Amino acid sequence: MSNYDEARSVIEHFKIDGKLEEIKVNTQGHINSTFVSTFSKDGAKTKYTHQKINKNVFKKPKEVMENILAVTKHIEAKVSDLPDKERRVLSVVFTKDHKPFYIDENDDYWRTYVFIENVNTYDKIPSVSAARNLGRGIGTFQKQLSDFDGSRLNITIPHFHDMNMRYRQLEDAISRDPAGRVSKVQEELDFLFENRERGAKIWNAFEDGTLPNRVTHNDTKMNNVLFDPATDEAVCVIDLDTIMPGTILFDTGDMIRTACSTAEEDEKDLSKVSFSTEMYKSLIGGYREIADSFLTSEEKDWIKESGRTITQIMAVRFLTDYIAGDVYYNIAYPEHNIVRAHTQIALMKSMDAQWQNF
Ligand code: ADP
Ligand code: GN1
Ligand code: MG
Repeated sequence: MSNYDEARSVIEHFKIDGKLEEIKVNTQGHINSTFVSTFSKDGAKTKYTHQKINKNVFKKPKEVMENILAVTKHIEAKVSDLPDKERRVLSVVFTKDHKPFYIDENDDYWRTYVFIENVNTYDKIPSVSAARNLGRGIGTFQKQLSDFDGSRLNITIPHFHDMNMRYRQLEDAISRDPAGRVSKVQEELDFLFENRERGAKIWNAFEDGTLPNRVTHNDTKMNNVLFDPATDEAVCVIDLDTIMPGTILFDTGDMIRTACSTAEEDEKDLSKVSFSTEMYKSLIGGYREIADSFLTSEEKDWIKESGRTITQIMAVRFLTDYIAGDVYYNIAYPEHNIVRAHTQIALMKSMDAQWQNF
């Protein structure tokens, strides 16, 4: 059965009123299989997002859903007075037997969210004002969770942003070289190994307690944030699968990586890939309007470096997956992971070339 047919048969297990009109595939994410359905009832249409959780990546999907339910409940209370509160937080739809997921015959976990309508997502930042709004949106998300007890959260992917572990995984892939690709990427490996020590600094400062342990989203790339098309305000942070305890610099870092690049993450023409200091200033300006009220001075000091660090960890992870034979990320064509690694390396080099100017 194709994923599409699977989605069709799974959807009926959720508590949704009305008649199923259509199902579309959404290929924006690299991890889960995502579908958007439209239901009609009494002339009104409602959309839902259905996702098959990637069990290769998330070994304990039940724990992922426990985290999401706890965090969305917390945010719901924070936005309850806003007129558009249903757009401000993901809302889980339960199954007919009152579970937050449906387990199919292959032991795959499926979940459903109310689709947040009338929003934009961007793979590339469209304007400096959107950058400012993204910064404000991530700052607001962190603030909403600043009084959430992180010890309640399950660790869904241990050591997710541990640079030391990511380099060990790269070394392991190199030594196995299952797809015979190592000889093709020597230059990329040289660059990344030269940067190994610097890249581990934030993780090490987190581990030794210099950086506070807070609730961290861990995947704040731009297309995990929904924008209002009328005001361009960042209204909702989605993709809560990796919410875990961590340093919030992981989140500042991923928003910098994605919002300050002049190209998409998988741009093949590297002459189009550079780091925009103009976007950076706007993004961090917006972020700090909100976040300065709770950031420590150590956190503030590491913001700039966090963008470089998270870009580096993505370069390491994409290159590892390329060498390992494309076993982790969804890819659209065979060279997709090396293309992604190249853009990350180009972005790091562009940051370095302008380091004194931002
Ligand atoms: P992945 O983990 O694979 O990245 P996401 O949860 O980020 O999956 O979902 C993939 C894409 O689906 C998002 O980038 C966004 O465009 C869209 N999406 C997911 N959930 C919703 C939602 N509730 N409302 C609107 N769009 C959504
Ligand atoms: C994945 O799920 P998605 O596409 O939002 C990945 C992130 C990477 C990102 C790179 C669980 O995010 O860590 O930063 O791809 N998610 C997981 O685009 O590994
Ligand atoms: Mg996503």
